[in-house]
Amino acid sequence: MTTGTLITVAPTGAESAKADVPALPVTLDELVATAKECEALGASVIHVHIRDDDARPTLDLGRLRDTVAALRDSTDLVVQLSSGGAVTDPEAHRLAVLEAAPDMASCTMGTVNFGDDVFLNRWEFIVDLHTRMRDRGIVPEYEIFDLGHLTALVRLLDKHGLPAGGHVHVDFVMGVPGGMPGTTEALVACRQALRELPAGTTFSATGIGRTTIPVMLASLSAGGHLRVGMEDTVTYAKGRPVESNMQLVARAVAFAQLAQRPPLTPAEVRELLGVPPHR
Ligand code: KMH
Ligand code: ZN
Repeated sequence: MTTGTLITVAPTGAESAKADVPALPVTLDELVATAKECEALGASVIHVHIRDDDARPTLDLGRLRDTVAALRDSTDLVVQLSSGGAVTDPEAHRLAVLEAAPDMASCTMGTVNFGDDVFLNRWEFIVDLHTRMRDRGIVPEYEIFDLGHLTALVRLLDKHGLPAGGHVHVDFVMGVPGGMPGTTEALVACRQALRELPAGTTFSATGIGRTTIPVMLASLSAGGHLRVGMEDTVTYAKGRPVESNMQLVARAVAFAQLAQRPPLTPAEVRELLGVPPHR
């Protein structure tokens, strides 16, 4: 059955430096302003990484709590904190993100080479994240960087049960140097593998860098949802830097409308994913 489109904005990430990408939202004010504008355009979920006073990635718990509160005050967006952080963040800090009590948090389903770095996600750590999220009523988005991560998710759910809310939602993160490519073929392979997961499992997809457009088109045609934002894409078209997250969300909304799968509202997405109503 065709549904509307869940559009996630991932506005900041942990990888780009503000000096290199001046349009990146790094302060709380910049983040909230971006969130409000993206919601008005059609985004329903925000995937959040925060920065410190020097615009460096941080998992400072006080700042994370303030960020969740500010986003809830100013928007109806589903607030999803990154538990991935930066590749240098220790596991304990990544687990502590959950203490900021977001609606959702990311949960990456395996280790992956990440450019010249390694994004480490040990099995025991994944189990810990999944279990703590359920204990706290936080709905996970399982991040899938490679096909085998879906096999790991089947194993996780078999051994440790369904997440908070009872619904399974995954995000295919495609085109990371070291992970699966951002191609229609790879997306279809992941889509096929979802048959091993509980009925009704939903997916979104994001293509890093220049794979953003083919991944969006493939996901829409395969019944999937979309994630866009400057965490993943800083070039809008050849030779044209992204001007703002709103530019990327507007393009995703236009594609979704062309596909006759218009954006879902935050309230509709809460119902779809089993996230409690806006507090
Ligand atoms: N920054 C990457 C190492 C997530 O947010 O959960 C991890 C990442 C995934 O962005
Ligand atoms: Zn992230």
